[in-house]
Amino acid sequence: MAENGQTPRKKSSGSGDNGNEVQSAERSIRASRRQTHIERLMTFLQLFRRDDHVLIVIVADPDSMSSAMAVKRILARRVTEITIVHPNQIKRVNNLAMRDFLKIPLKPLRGTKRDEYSKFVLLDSQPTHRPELSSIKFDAVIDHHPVTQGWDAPFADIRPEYGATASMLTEYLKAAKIKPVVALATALFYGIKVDTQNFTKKATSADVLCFQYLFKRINQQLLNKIENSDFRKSELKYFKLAIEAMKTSKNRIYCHVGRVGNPDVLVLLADFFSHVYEIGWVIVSGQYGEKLVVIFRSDGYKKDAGKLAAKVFGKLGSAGGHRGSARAEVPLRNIPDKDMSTFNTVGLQRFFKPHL
Ligand SMILES: [Mn+2]
Repeated sequence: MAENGQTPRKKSSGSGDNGNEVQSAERSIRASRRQTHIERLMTFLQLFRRDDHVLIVIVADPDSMSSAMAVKRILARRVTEITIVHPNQIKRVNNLAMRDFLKIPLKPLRGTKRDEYSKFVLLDSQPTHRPELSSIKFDAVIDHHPVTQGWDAPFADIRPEYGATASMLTEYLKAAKIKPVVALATALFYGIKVDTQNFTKKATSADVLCFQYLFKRINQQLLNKIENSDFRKSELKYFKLAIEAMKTSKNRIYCHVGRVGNPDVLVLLADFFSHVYEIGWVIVSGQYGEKLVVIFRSDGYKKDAGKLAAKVFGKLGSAGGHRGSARAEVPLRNIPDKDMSTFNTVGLQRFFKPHL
């Protein structure tokens, strides 16, 4: 096990030369699977030396950000420096709130000088998930997504049955006998909550145990603030517009808000209207760039938003979704009354006349 840290790195650079060998993290994953929490922690820690500069790479979301905080905590004082970077742009306001309220030091991956780092750790993702990741030779990968082929790492702990990487890292913390401080506990708790969608999605009893363990250490007000931070002050104007523009017909709300700077605001509006008791269908549209974006919400009871979206907009653009929620994007050139300056909620309703 102690050698685990070095050999595969040589092997994979060799495989790059002959090109035939399929890279596979299988051996590392199997080795990690056989270990206890403490053995796994020890194997992980053996990868690092005092003079290491560690680059933690994450595709930033609540699960990965909290996992990065945990690894930073575990490696603190064991290495010289730890930097957390992400290739994606963080757009969700809740995620920005999490970063800011919990003071998570994040930097963009772009512009990072790789030669300033001696160790590379990937969390909540695998190198094959994004091209920016596949170009990095990772020393350790810890993740809960299904195992993919075409990459290798000396240390690979992949547990697809877990609901969140944050649960895996909570186990590492426990094994290291580190009691997480409020910010770290709150982050991991939120990470598990988001990835399991409040335990309505795939999760193991290990996730539940970690959730219970962290619960005692979180700050509920901090968590509420992060969870409630759905939109910006600058987006409030769309709610005013939407209330003024909406039209109801039977149990349906239709609403076209005109041009939007970010189509995500349409999702917020649709979710907002779906809270109305008498309403079973919500259809919100807006113009974003050269497209009409339409967001559907249904209570899912004898209704299928995905089917309706495909029926109404399938021939005009892309459309699809699930029973409860769906989305359509239609290039403006495919819209019959092409003059978008006069397009309004009545124009939106007209699309549905033949179908509802
Ligand atoms: Mn995750």
